[in-house]
Amino acid sequence: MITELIVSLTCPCIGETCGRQYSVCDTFDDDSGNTLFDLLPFLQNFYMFITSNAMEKTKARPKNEKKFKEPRDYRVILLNDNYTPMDFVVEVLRMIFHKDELEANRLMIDIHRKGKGIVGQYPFDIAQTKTNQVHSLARQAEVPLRCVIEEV
Ligand code: TYC
Repeated sequence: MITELIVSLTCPCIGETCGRQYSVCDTFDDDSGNTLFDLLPFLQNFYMFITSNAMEKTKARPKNEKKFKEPRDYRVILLNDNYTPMDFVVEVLRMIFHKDELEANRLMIDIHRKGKGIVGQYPFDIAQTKTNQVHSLARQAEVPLRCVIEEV
């Protein structure tokens, strides 16, 4: 026999237990002989009612929750110089920036003519790693090839 039932719910929106408790004792009178098992369908409905209410009421973001910002992208810009062999630049573009042979040649010539050129756009960590890889290969080959990164 159920005299009182207190339902405490976890809010599906914010994953926190609601401060409020809901009593369903009024709906079932003491002498009905109901067991908890008999109440299950009712409880399911009751739970859906409360959760849909909770969803509506918690649509607004809690005050202390920080807005998620999309990470910015960064361009890697390869700079021309008068000493790095063209073949070396093409190899770098293929190995580090995954350009095919045609695109790598086209880009290299473009940079050779214009002084600089965008060779890729990535999240900061990746842009920085690729820049370091270029500089490290250039150092090993003793050529002055450089690149810089700029925020998009
Ligand atoms: N200008 C170089 C040469 O004539 C080739 C070169 C192209 C170097 C692009 C750097 O980013 C560069 N050998």
